[in-house]
Amino acid sequence: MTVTEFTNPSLLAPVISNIWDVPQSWKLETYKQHGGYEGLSKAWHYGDGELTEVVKASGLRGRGGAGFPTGLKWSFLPPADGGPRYLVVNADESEPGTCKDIPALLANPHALIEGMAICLRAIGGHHGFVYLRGETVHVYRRLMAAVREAYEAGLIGKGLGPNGDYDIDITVHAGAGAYICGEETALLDSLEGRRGQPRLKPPFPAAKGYLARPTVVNNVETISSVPGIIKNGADWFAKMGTEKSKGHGLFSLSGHVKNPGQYEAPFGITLRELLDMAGGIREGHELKFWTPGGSSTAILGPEALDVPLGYEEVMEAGSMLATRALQIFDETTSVVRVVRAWTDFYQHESCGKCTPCREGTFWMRAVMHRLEAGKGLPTDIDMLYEIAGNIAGRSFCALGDASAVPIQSGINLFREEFEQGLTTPAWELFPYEKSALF
Ligand code: L3W
Ligand code: SF4
Repeated sequence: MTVTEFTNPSLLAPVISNIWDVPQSWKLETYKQHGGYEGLSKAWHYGDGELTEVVKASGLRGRGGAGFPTGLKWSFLPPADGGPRYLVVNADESEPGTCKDIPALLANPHALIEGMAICLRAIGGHHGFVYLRGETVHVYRRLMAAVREAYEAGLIGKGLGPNGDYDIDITVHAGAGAYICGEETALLDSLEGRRGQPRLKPPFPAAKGYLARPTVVNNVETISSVPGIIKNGADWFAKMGTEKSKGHGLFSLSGHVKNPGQYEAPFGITLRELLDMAGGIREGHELKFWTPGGSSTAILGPEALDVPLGYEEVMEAGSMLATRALQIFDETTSVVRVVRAWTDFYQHESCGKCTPCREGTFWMRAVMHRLEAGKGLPTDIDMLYEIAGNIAGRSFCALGDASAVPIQSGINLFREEFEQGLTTPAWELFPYEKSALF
């Protein structure tokens, strides 16, 4: 099936990335020329609770990985008690392979700002934060410039709305570069000025979040999807995608693909169709394995090329859609080397709060290095599998579970390659110069 046969071709028109190719797409003027802030103008005229109902009806699900229904999350906030309620946007993108929020912020920061204003209006909040991955100084500057433009144009600030009585402030906060601060409660601790470590849930942030007040925490792409929904209506959004995974999303193709980058498409598109759009696997090579949503999602083989990329469908295929970070690896790649690199990452980023993850990632890393060097012990593969099994489901937060995923799925799919690690270095079996992209 080719991409044009996939569905109604008009539904392939980009929604989030529609102005990315326009010169100076990040400027307020450009955004407004293309219908920007029309959703917010509409939003001021909705009654209490109505905006949340529209988002619920659209079927929008969280784009940060878990796919939790957005409108439902907003509706979890307790009834107003006169105290503050917050929105915190998770822009701490750091998962290996995940690279959609940073381009979205660079190309169109106003979609996020407009979405934040609509969300704050929906939840009765007046202050929104963007928790941004701090190393991306260029993104910080662009976002700050866009926030300034929005203040100067009176789109956010004091005395907004038809009655001139609504205030909205937006603060951009640069994190210090820890992957764990992308976990929503660690993010909140970090935002409050403490060391970023996950909190026990419940209470969920919706009940007790920033400064123990009701808080919505949503991903950049989630909030950037909201203006289109309010402007065009819930049905417009809901008719795209699959039965349970509605709308459009950014699919990030990286690795051994001819034209890597961001491809916006309706949910339910397949990797085969996305590869068609991206020019296919690099010349003369074939697909060996891929991740549907970053390093925390089980690797899949070519047999999953036609799995519709929706949350439930990918789960049925044995993985997770998560952040749609499709990392493509051809036959020149050593699975052992890739899994070792991801295990290094998780060990380095483990916050150390709980024993299974702190200790387990340390030992998994040591064993993976042995296997990569062809110096594995006969008991190593079963031991690795056992350590991973002792981390998964026994860790305090999703990082521990995630660290087990590459190892378990790698062994499940390519056990013989792990066995080769008992005798032969990965760099002899799969020389770097063949798999390298440069
Ligand atoms: C109120 C309830 N709220 C759930 C909320 C909860 C959260 C959302 C989802 O992890 C995944 C993870 C990574 N009352 C609630 C409730 N909520 N029940 O719903 O919660 P949860 O715990 O399922 O997931 P999470 O902790 O948000 C996210 C996966 O994403 N992932 C991560 C990718 C990395 C990035 C990045 O670098 N940007 O996103 C990749 O696989 O493993 O499974 O808001 O509060 N009863
Ligand atoms: Fe920290 Fe890892 Fe435990 Fe999460 S699972 S709390 S990252 S030690």
